[in-house]
Amino acid sequence: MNISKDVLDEKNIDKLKKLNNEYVMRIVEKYVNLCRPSKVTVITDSEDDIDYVRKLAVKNGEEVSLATEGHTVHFDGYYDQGRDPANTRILLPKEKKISRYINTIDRERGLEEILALLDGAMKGKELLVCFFCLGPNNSRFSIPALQLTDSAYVAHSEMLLYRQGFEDFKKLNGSDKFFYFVHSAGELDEKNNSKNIDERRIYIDLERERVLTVNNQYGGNSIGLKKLALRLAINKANNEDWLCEHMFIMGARPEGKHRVTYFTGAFPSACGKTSTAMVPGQSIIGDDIAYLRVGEDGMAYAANVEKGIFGIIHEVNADDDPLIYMALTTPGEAIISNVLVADGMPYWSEMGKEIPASGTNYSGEWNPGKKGPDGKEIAPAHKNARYTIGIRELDNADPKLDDPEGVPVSGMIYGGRDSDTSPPVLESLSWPHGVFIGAALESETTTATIGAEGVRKHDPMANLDFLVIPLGTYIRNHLKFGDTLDKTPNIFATNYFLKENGKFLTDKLDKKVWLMWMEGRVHNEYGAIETPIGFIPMYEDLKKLFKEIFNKEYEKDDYEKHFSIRISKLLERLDRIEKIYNEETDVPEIFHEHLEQQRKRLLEAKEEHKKDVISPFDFE
Ligand code: SPV
Ligand code: MN
Repeated sequence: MNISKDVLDEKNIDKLKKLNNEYVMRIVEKYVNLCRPSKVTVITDSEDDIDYVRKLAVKNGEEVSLATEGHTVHFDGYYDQGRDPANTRILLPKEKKISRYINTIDRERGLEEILALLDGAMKGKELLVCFFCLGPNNSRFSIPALQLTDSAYVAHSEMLLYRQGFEDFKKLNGSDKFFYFVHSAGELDEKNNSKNIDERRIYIDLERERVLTVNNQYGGNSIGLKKLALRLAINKANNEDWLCEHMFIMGARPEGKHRVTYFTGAFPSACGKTSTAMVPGQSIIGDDIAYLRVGEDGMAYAANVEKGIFGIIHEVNADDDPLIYMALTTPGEAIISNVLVADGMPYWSEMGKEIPASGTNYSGEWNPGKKGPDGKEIAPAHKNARYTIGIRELDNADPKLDDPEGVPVSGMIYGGRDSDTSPPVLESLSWPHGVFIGAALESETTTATIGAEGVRKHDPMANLDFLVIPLGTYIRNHLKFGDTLDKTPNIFATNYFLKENGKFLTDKLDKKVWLMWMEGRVHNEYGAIETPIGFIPMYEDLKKLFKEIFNKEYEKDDYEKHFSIRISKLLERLDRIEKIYNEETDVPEIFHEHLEQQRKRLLEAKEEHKKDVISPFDFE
């Protein structure tokens, strides 16, 4: 290999040679010579190598140890607190069609630009060459992934979030069937943050199944295996007839029933996704990305691409999220980012503890009232501050977390954030109607991406930011996937954010009741009321569930408020959705049929009941 021994020594070359893979060699050679790190370290699956990365992150100042054993804090730069869709672009070969929701750049021009930015980007730094497996080891679901990064924080995060894959690379037998990611945080400032944020670029090359990303540290931009691999995998799934979804996977375990029913769920960022995957008493497989394939028994099977959680810490507290709160406050391995730190303790909003009046956060030394360089008042912790933990650390880790077969999926949930339109839970009338519901998913925006908050955004299957294939094609793939199944999962929609006079109508913990209703529906244990938008629960069933689960009286009045069919609001939503899909090409006809039927049903109900807001009891 044409790399100086001072940079890549014998010991590290020997590790690479064990893989017997010329593609890996070529990639390492190419990017070492381009990025010019002063040192290259190859990380295998050994505990020594893993520990090396853990310690390096602290030694080089990217992470600082906290008072709780095994916990560290990492700060991203002031302007690097969320995903950056504006600078995330697909390198587009001429003639290729793609979703119009994702930015593109001519492939040659983009490559030229990003290779120039990577030129010398690792000067004086150590490059880590890491091997992971997207999905369980030894599984038909999984994809090997090579990560080159000059950030020990990124490598450390990936060790918590993904399975080690050095051994999987050996099994490749020299093939190039793997994804690869090159990341450089670029030049760093005195706080160890990426300095050249204006030159932050995340360029995705579907042709070569690689992503090049530079001048950033925030996980959603830097961690190759997370949202960068998601985009590559959506493309791969499209070519190979499986589904790659922005979905959690969890097992619902109703008390006393001795069974587990697996659900997947797609929710746009900050719509209750992690907390649904973590409903107390249930078990979790993953909270972010799922690969779905048809099983031999004709059911849909899902495997978690990850083995950890990169979750939002805002509002995590002992009452609402007991297991996560426990993981964040007791010894174990955790990286906590962009919170306030005082005396080695992390603080964030609504954690149930008083926040000290001084400390360090992502803006440096912090005091209440401090303003950022943009004149905005800085909260103690950023709203998109996160924690990174392994799922095995949690008491509710599902035993099938690493099962190479994945788990059979009985239900799929689409969850949006809307204050005035959808009921807390409903079930689709059929698989295609469910696909329609997923395709019509909307959410009021939050802080997980850089940009305005509180704007209603269309986010089909919560996957729009990552859709590298045309939307119509993506919807078609879902319909097709259903056609290949002998038994399709029941599809549900949730909305935990209904409001009246500015106040939430449902309690955060109520999602357990909605989940148990969905679980019971899968097993035909509850009836339902057919409404123009789908099946909704019957009052008596919810009343019983609220009593059993929370020993709470569920009043008729609450039920009516929760489950009324709000005709005008629903029609307005249909108009918005129709407008969007009318501008798409390749949308399957059946999608438009469902839209039209839904509109017709809403108008008929309005006519029949002579009301704009119709009580669920009127449909019984
Ligand atoms: C999300 O925003 O959907 C996340 C966090 O899961 S990020 O890694 O930033 O994508
Ligand atoms: Mn996500």
